[in-house]
Amino acid sequence: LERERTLAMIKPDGLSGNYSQKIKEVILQSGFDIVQEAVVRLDAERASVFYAEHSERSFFESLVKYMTSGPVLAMVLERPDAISHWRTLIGPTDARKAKTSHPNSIRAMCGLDSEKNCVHGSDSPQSAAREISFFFGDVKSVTVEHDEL
Ligand code: YYY
Ligand code: MG
Repeated sequence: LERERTLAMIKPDGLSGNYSQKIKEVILQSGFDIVQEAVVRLDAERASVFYAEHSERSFFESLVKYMTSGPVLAMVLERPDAISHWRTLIGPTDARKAKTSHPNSIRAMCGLDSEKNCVHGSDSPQSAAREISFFFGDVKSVTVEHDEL
């Protein structure tokens, strides 16, 4: 399997609950390199853009409120098969279900319910690319200025 990158995020309850160290241990023990990381405070507009695919869902307003309730830790993780490997490690969206069906998952460890589920992971190569540039910019878009020539 090729090395690939995914966007992982520790959500506000994960940071305020002091789970980042424990989560980073799981990340490193699972063979990921943490390529970039940043603590970011999202405002409502940025959180809405991040979760734009869910803008018509009934939980959207509450989700945006939650995601802006405190800082998040965004990380670019790299290893072979990173996207699906990280999704498996975090477990199902609903942390209550995670606690029974995936007790060793990260969401079982630090999530609360289907909204406050502690961590995020990209779900496809397309969303990984979009979410990595959302937080860290798109290196491929850097242009060289030639106005001195
Ligand atoms: O990718 P994942 O985070 O596992 O779930 P999504 O179905 O993409 O939903 C994104 C995000 O929306 C979820 O992490 C919490 C929130 N959410 C919610 O608040 N209530 C739901 N019933 C479903 C999702
Ligand atoms: Mg998703």
